[in-house]
Amino acid sequence: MADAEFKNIIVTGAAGFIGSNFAHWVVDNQPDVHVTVLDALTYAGNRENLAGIPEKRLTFVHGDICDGPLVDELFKRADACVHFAAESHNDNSIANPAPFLRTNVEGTYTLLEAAHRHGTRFHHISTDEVYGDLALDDPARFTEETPYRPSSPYSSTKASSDMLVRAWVRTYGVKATISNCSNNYGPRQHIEKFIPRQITNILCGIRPKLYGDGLNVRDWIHTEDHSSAVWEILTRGRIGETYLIGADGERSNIDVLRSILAAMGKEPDDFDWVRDRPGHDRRYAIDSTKLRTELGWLPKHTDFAEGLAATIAWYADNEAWWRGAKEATEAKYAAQGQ
Ligand code: NAD
Ligand code: TDX
Repeated sequence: MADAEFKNIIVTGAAGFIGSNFAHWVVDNQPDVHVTVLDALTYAGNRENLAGIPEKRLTFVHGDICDGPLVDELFKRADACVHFAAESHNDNSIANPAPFLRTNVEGTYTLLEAAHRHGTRFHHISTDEVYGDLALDDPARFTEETPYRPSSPYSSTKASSDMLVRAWVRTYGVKATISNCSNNYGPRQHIEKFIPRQITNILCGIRPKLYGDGLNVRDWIHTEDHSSAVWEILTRGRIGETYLIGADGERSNIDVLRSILAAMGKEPDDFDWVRDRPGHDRRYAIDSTKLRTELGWLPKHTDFAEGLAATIAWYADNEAWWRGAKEATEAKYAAQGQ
């Protein structure tokens, strides 16, 4: 079964944060699998993220998931596609939604059409944000049955792409699965995102920036645990099913920020309060019982303080990786009052 079934997989968006971590995970853990990366190298993509992967295990294609003929050519030679490519940042989607509609909706449509034509196994990477948010005092967590209620332009395009996958499964019999994961952290995350932004701010002598009242809750998972869960679903998941991925990591933003400050030798109030995100989701929380009971998956990185310390060390050791993007990223935030 399973692992031996896929010899050549396309991984879209693998020059980005989670996709590159997945590509490394596959190369390290599945010796018989060849990875073909399709990535447009937007501001969020970096070819360096795939450094260290032996050439014979990886083919890198610089291209757009909306490019139908290119996608068709790649699908002719692949057994499966794991689809990470997306515009992924909520704040960017609020400032300019257009690229989100194109990549997240039209791009997913283009891949689904190719999966249909070639009978290719397809796994779609989505987010818990499609379910909207929960109140801080609500004991509930998201499950596979929670109704869709996205809040931002980003999450509404991810919800749209999930709906396309479901429709292509039901109408055309495409062999697809979907996973909706919570907030990832770990190495190679773009410095526009919360955790790396604050770490690199401190490294640069800039005060960290906290939105609103700082009480919003995110459910953190280490990106390596996301990778192992995706592999389980790709190889053993039931076609047409959705699986939620989470590691019981609920934490308020202010708690996460204070953990970063403490780990980097700063005082608990060494940060600035800034303008809140419009429509800011209050709380995300994942119930991953289905994934754990059906596929036996368990996260390995259960010590958040340890994972955070390793992430801080990675940014401290890899300044050349992020330094070039820092000024422009902060200038964009400053223009938004954030
Ligand atoms: P990212 O922004 O770091 O990387 C996105 C990658 O996609 C980049 O390499 C970029 O160049 C590529 N890309 C963008 N548009 C493209 C296009 N038109 N054609 C080809 N490539 C294109 O994103 P990420 O944080 O790694 O997220 C990856 C996926 O995981 C996304 O689908 C996102 O919705 C989902 N997700 C993310 C999180 C999280 O915490 N970051 C949580 C749950 C789900
Ligand atoms: O400087 C900041 N200060 C701050 O308080 C930034 C950048 C963020 N925040 C807050 C907003 C959120 O409550 O931190 C929280 C996390 O923010 P992001 O890193 O932007 O993540 P989020 O909006 O929760 O979305 C992430 O998880 C789900 C990913 O970016 C999405 O791609 C994924 O779908």
